[in-house]
Amino acid sequence: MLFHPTRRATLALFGSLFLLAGGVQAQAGKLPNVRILATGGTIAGTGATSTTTVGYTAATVGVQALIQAVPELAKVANVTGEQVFQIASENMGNEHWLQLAKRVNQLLAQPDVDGIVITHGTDTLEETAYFLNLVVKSRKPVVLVGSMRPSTALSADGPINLYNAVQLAGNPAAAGKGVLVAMNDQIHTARDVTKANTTTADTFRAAELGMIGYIQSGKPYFYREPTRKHTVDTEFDVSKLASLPQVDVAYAYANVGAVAVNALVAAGAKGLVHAGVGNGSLPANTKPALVAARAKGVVIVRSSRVGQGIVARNGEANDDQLDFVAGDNLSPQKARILLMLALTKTGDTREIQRMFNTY
Ligand code: DAS
Repeated sequence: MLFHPTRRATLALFGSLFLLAGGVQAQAGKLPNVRILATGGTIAGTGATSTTTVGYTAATVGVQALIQAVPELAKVANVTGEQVFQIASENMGNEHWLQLAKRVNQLLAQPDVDGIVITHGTDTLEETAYFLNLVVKSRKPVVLVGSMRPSTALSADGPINLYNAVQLAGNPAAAGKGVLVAMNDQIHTARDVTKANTTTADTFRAAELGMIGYIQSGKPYFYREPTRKHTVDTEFDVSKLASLPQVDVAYAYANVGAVAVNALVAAGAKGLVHAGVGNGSLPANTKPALVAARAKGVVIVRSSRVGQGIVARNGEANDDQLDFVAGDNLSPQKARILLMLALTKTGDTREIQRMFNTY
């Protein structure tokens, strides 16, 4: 059962109000063609009861059921759906990203597709969004959306998030802003958004740099533009790639040693992001292992576990002397994505530093 019975009645009431509004809008002009690519997650999740908001099963509801659960979509866009994967997003991998990116680019090249919505688990939604932000070759809107409560829950946030995402993906005002994330009536850029709370509906935030706009009654309101290059302006092309270079993250903390770094290098990492403490500081027990990795040709990016702020080149470490790359303000998990794509183009650390200063 997708909705609790009393929820159906409430939805029917609100639904009719939406249909009325949507109907007026629909008569105003041609509806946009929006394709929904479903990958799984909580938005496709089900729980045992309407009050089960943790301990539910993610990735169980198919894309057609998601669309049918929001009849208001038909009044704001010509929506079609495609089930690309059906996974909880903690299991998202490089091979999923390559498949998804190629499908997105194929669809956006079609004149009959005006925008794309990707339904996705929230755990790695920010990573998939940033990867696509660097490899989608179109200015058309691509909007990622998820939910923090399963579809069966009291006040499930999936339906309204999906409605907002479809409205955004069909709106020309969302074009040219890079890949966007629409959650909780807010619009975020792929580069700056992060999941900031384990369970609450307002979890997606860009703490210091802020969201890019709001969605109110299905209408987007933008207040800023991204400053870093994205989509059609990047140098990355995955169309002919069958795999991505192995890049991992080593996390720093009090008492850390060199075990993780050495193990990741031994396992074949071509790049390593060091999630340092503070301003990307290198603990004395870890630094020799990073230097040795660099000597073997592994590209090292200095990032920080802190979550906000810039890891400045030659700040807490002499990057020029170490031949390391400074990760700017990207989180370690997003620095990993940019380093992976950089390594598909070059191993030159000066070129890679340029990329970290650009994207
Ligand atoms: N496990 C989580 C995921 O798929 C559920 C969710 O929040 O979407 O990311």
